[in-house]
Amino acid sequence: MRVLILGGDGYLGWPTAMSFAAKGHDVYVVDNYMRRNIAQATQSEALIPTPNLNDRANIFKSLSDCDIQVKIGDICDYRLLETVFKEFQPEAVIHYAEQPSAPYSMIGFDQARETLNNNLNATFNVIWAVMEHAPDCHIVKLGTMGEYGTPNIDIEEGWLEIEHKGRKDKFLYPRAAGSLYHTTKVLDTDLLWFYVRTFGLRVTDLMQGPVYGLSTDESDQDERLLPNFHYDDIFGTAVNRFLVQAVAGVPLTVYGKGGQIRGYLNLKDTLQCVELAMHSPAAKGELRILNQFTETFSINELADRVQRVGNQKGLNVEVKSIPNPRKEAEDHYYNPAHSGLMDLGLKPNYMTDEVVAQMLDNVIKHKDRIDESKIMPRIKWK
Ligand code: NAD
Ligand code: USQ
Repeated sequence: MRVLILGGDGYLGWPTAMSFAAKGHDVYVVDNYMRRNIAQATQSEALIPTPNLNDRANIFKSLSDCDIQVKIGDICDYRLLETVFKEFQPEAVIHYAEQPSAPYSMIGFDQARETLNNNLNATFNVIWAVMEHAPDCHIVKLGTMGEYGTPNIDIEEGWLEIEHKGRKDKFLYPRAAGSLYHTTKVLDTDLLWFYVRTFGLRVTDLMQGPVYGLSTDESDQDERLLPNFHYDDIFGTAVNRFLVQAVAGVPLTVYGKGGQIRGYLNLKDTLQCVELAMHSPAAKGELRILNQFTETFSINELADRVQRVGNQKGLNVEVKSIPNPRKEAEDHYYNPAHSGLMDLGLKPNYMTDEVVAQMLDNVIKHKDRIDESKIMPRIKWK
């Protein structure tokens, strides 16, 4: 298939591009280096340096003989996106190109506005480029489990049937995001739903939980092909941060009570999920929503796991609760459905002790590059 990957320099976009190219798809990636620029501006650089996108594509070509076409540009520039659509005529577009950090979106007005403008305009432009230039193209959009928040009832896959005063109808599941970033994902879903029901687009919105891991069939070939790995408070997710803290000898930073539960998945499973969604596209006029994670656990359970495996490696890992810089439930009910992707054929790679040990080994290799000043949270939800 002709697959357009937006955000192709990113943590998920780059491994997806390699994986699809290796499977024989025709792959075109677009990225404007927003993440690299924010990382530099906020002293949140990745642990392992990664070559720029053109260099990575050349390295991958030299090792695999697979082509990845690269365009450096901003998809909020509609003329640029239109040119790509006209030239490439994608059959599927995988839309990762957003500002993905909750803490960044909560720094202040400028960062909130930047996140809102970027994420909404990016999604709006993708919708219009598809409508005007490739109306049959399937949009696979990355949403987030954080759109639902942590309600005190079971979370369904995107939709909820409600009976009210004796009548029934189906609605988008109620959403209650915990950051401005997560709220932009809610707004994206509403935009997509409007254009799907009014203009008959085909869209899959993947409500993904936090992804962990660096290893994929392609990135394992050469360290220069690894995806980005951040451990700071802006781009580093709890998993990466705990791994680095364990290696650096810093007590694991559990925020508050640590009862925050999320639905996690291995990077290898993101690749599977996106591919499965792409190969069985949503129908015209369908907004298909799938919850994308393979297992749920709390921050305390994650910290215990990293501590146990780290100690087996002789790391002497400590865990310490620190005041929660975020406003979120620290002890809550969480039972989200997630059978849709399993029904499509997902074979989960769970976070076993062996997987944690491999991730720790990767960090240990780069121990000298850890900058401890990047570890403590700088941004508070006020
Ligand atoms: P990332 O920041 O590593 O990748 C996103 C890429 O998009 C970056 O390389 C960035 O430069 C690019 N980008 C952003 N705005 C752009 C624009 N206007 N034009 C062109 N390129 C642009 O983030 P990621 O972790 O790979 O996440 C990818 C997507 O998946 C995001 O939408 C994120 O919200 C979603 N998501 C990620 C996770 C996770 O755990 N990584 C979980 C759930 C959802
Ligand atoms: N947390 C800690 N200690 C830390 C860092 C985080 O206890 O040092 C806690 C947070 O308070 C939160 C939980 O861990 O309760 C998850 O935080 P995170 O930073 O690992 O992930 P989050 O901010 O939720 O965002 C990440 C990605 C985002 C994606 C989201 C999926 O950055 O792009 O949308 O995961 S989800 O969480 O399901 O919304």
